[in-house]
Amino acid sequence: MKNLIIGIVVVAVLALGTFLVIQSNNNNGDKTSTENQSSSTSSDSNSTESVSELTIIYSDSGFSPQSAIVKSGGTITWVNESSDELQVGVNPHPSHSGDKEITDGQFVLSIASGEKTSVRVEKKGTYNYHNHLSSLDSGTVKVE
Ligand SMILES: [Cu+2]
Repeated sequence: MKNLIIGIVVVAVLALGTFLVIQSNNNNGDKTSTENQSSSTSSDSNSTESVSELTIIYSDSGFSPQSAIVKSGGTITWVNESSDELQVGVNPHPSHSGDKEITDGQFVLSIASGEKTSVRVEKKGTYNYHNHLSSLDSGTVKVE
């Protein structure tokens, strides 16, 4: 009897989950269908949607998304999924003389392999950055 109840609950949860996924896919499709068509080839590395919680993942193949937009007052979470230490620095390399809004005012934001760090951003602008230890890996964040 207990197993039957658990079985029914599991089926109900799965059905609800499937329903919610279909719902959210439909919503996204309606809102961004024209946008996705025009930039379908680069949609993996560029995000044109402004979000208040932006996650940028660094892996052995670089930053993703390479280009993204975060709202002023929001946060950027830098995730290091690469096998080495990540040191996020603003351009230009190696002086990092640009505005350090996205690196919490630091010369480099050091993140060990497997770790992550969140930075709150306020000041609007477009910030170009790179991995100080592998400066060909770069990206852009716009705060708006
Ligand atoms: Cu650098």
